[in-house]
Parts: sequence; C-alpha cells; structure tokens
Amino acid sequence: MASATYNNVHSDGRQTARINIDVLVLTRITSIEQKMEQLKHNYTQSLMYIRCIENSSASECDQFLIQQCPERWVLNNNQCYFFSSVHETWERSQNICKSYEADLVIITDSTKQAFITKTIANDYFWIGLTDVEQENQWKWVDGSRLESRFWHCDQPDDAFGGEDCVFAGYIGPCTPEPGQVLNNWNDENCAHVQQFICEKKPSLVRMQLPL
Ligand SMILES: [Ca+2]
Ligand SMILES: [Ca+2]
Repeated sequence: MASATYNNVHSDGRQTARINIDVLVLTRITSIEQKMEQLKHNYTQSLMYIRCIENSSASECDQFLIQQCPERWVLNNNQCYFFSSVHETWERSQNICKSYEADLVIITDSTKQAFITKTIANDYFWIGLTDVEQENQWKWVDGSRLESRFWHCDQPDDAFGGEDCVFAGYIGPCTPEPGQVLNNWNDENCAHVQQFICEKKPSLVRMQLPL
C-alpha cells in the first residue's frame, strides 16, 4: 500500500518530525470527520485534531493543527500527562517534571480529578499541591491557591507532625459520603517516595493532508 511522508513543523519552529500517512486510505476519505477518525486511529493518545487552519473552508479543509505529546505521555482534554513508574520524593518528582518542561499536575476541577482517579487506579501518585511554606495554606506548584478540594474524608491531618505534600489515590479507613468517590487526596511526608504525575501543554503541529 502506498504511503507518503510529510514534514511537520512545530508552532515554535524548533523541531520537525515526519509522519507517514497512508495515501490509499486517505484518498478515499472526503469528510473532515473521517480524516479526524483516521488521525485518531493512527495516533491514539498522542495526536488529536483541533481545527482546520484558518482560511480553509470547511468543505475543503485539508490542513490541521494537531496536539502532540511526547512518547509515553497521555493526551487528555488538551493537556499532556506523564505517569511515572519510578518512586521519588515530592521535591525530586517536581524537579524531574521540570526537566521535562512540565510541572507536577494541578487539579482544579472534577473532570480532571476523575481522569486522574481512573488512570492511577488507587496507586499513590504525588500531585503538585503543598503547604510546606505555611501550615494549612495549600498552594499549587504555580503559586495558585487551592479552590476545588478532593481530600479523602479523614484528610488532611498533618499526621506525625509534618505532612506537607499531597498524593492522589488514597483510600483510608473512613467511609466517604455518597457523591464523594473522587475524594482521594492525602497529605503525606514530602520525603516519602511515591510515583508522580507531570503535566504540560501539548505541542501544536501543523499538518497538511492529501486531498
Ligand atoms: Ca502540613
Ligand atoms: Ca495525611
């Protein structure tokens, strides 16, 4: 089956990549929706259609901006996520995320918390929340204050005189109220080692498809 290779230039112009497109398949595709499905089929979890590039009419749209995450990262709702397999302290976890041009994950709504909860499946993963600067003044790694809260029902407890970093995935001895199934945060000693979740924006890639 014939195929063609297209150069992709990232929005910042730094990087080029090559993506192979199956010409025989695509020449039979006429609608934008079908093209989207083809892209998702080919690049599950790493690429997602965003929109036709401006100035191309809907019926003739053949250029796309595509979101792309690095290998082993997961794309979900316009963000890239890395779920580590290694266990590190909270600070070391954040430093590793920084080395990926990312941060520990910031969770500001139930949609994101639901995605995280489903993905980690009750394993413990550091998230980007801490009260290390001032006790009980919870801040995200970008300096923003905690708004939506998904503490487990007996948390945070600052147990043993010092728990200032937060992980998700906790199931404790107390029974959550109905409707609080997403509440699985626990404050923990920052020096403990856990897996961790990094987060960053996807790269935008311009792609042109054959007619
Ligand atoms: Ca604390
Ligand atoms: Ca705790």
